[in-house]
Amino acid sequence: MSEQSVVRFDVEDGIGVITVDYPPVNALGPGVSDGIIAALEKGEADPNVRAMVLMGAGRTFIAGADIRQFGKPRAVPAKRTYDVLDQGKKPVVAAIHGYALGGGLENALACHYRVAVPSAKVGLPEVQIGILPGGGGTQRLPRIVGPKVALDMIVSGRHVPADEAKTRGIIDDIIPGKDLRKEAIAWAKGIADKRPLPRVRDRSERLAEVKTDPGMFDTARKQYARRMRGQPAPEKCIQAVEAACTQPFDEGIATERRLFGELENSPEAKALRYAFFAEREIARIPGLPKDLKLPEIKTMAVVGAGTMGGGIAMSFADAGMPVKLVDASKEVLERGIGRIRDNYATSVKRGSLTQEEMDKRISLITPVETMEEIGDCDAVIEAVFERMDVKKDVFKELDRVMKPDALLFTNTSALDIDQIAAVTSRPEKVAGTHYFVPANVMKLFEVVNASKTAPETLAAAMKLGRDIGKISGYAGNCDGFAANRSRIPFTMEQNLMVEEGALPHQIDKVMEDFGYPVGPFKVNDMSGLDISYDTRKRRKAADPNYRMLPIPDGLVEAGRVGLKAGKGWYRYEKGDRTPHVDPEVEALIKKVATENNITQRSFTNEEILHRLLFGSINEFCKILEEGKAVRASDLDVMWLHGFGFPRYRGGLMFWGDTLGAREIYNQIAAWHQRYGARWKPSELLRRTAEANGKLAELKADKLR
Ligand code: 3H9
Repeated sequence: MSEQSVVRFDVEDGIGVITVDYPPVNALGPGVSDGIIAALEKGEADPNVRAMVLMGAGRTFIAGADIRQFGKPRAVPAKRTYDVLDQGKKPVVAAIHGYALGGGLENALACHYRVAVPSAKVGLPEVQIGILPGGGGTQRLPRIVGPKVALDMIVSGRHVPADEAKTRGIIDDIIPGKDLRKEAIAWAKGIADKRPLPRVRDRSERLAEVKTDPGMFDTARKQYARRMRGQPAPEKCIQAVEAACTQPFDEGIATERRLFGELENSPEAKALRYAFFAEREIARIPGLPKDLKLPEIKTMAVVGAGTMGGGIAMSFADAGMPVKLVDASKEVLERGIGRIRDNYATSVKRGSLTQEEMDKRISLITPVETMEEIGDCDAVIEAVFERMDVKKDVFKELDRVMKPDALLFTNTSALDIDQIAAVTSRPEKVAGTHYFVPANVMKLFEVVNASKTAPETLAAAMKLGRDIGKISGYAGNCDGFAANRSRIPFTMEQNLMVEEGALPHQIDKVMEDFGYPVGPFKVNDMSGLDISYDTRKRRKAADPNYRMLPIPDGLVEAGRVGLKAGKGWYRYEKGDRTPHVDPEVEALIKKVATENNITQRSFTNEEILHRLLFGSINEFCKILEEGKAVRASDLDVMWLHGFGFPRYRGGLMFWGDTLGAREIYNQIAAWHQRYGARWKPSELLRRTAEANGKLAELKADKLR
């Protein structure tokens, strides 16, 4: 694309207007910065130009540097826009709508003035992709808002709304934004003759804050200690802001540039960039016609007011969508509504929700006792007890009461959706919408395509998830669908390794060191060991060959059902959630191993990590082979948002590539010899290993 086409310059009423036009988000892609510089120079040289406006075409100002260019060889630019702006003799006003993020805000900060429309958001989110603001943001922002607020903005990467940005002095004025160009020109005319030009680099008064609070940097280190685990970027963000307070501007800029260079190609930055694009790619389902006419979903119903149904209802109310919650039992319904109220009240107490917002959300949830009352909703999600006969009865009822064009979704996590759809007269309008617990918090929204689901229904379900702020991911109809199915080997190996001699706290530590917020056994204790025990018993009743897990079974049978009982894999003091290693558990493990003739041995940390993760990589490949997921990176996103996989490792398949498909295949083949069928390598994995291919780039040939 030529420079002319990505940046336009024209003069109106004595004001030079620089318009960045690089869809979709005006990132600073090839030619954009050079185009801005050329336009600034033109404006400086034109005697008819008194002042200039920098703005974006389309839906946003500038979303930052072009993330796709990071990690690729780039020429060092002869000039940087920031320096050209600093050296300019004519005032430049940044007129912000949509987002001014990263390099976008940094350019705006180098302008002399900033105005924004009320809905605009500004921020320096670089830390979220493992880097730091490298266009002077760490030096200019503290000069405006003070180092303490700058630390908060830069280390968290949060988006700051226009009204807060105005209060903090980041923007000078809020303009209505009905006609951004016209209003910005008028604003620029108002300041065109003012001198001296205000340059952020010349300001230092806010930096003095550090003298009254010299401990602020260590406080930030402590505050962000959890987030910083395993990641270099937050620490370097802090160092850069520290440099703003201790070094002259140009030296500070040099420090920022050095720190930026140290981060750009770090493994964490590469992984976070991968996650950023994978999260956008997951929305695309190949083969869906582009011009599909989607049924509109404006009103929702949820069947079943248990914990899951209540959480699902909240997910709609949180997004401002009206939802009817139906349960045949008045008592269950009242309890469900009470639980929703309690959940919201906790958020109000914590300060993350206002009372007014809580009241608004509650008012969007209408409890009803009969199915007839939900008949006019555009779509319904069933969240009743996980048993096929119960689900079939509900779907027969839904088919009868719901208007003919309503979509019928099931939140089953394991049952065959084809069988559920078959009891209705509209199987093409049936799909799975699988939430993760807690439904109102977890971002993953797995959309299950049954064999008769129409493309419109599938696409509408995917969109529904995105509309309520979740990440929708495609899965085919198979046992466990994509996400849970890929996780089964992890859970299995977790338990089998304990039989073989690894201790729960050792396994937890390995996974926490790897980056999981909490180890898997602690998670089991939090969610309760009894639920999976009951599932195992049901499976065993249905299939005599099903293998029970004697250690967790033994724990449950001894009353050790987890945190709620004060004991599970760990021991807990009354009223305290801290897990303590319990010799009783170790004794039980030894006893079970002896009874089952299992020889115990010691495990290295690496063996534990590989045993837990390689089985799921193998399963990922099998899922793709069977066409039950679109691409490996979708599964990576599912693990990030469904199971707490550490984001700075990109995703399971991305991490696998850091070891190489060949190493993983060889190990799996060896375990297949040693442990038998559960480690049978996938054909796709074998082929990928032989071809030295990338796991994260694998795709299904065909969706089934
Ligand atoms: C930086 O600035 C470094 C500097 O300090 C200076 C260094 C010297 N680059 O998210 P969406 C694509 S680092 C390339 O679906 P939304 C995105 O992939 C950068 N592409 O829209 C997608 O493409 P596709 C700091 C980008 O409305 C399409 O645009 N800035 C970039 O939900 C639409 O995106 C950030 O980290 C980019 N910077 O959300 C901001 N941004 O259609 C990153 C987006 O092919 N961006 N794309 O899938 C965002 O947070 C969101 O995109 C935004 C819009 C909030 C702007």
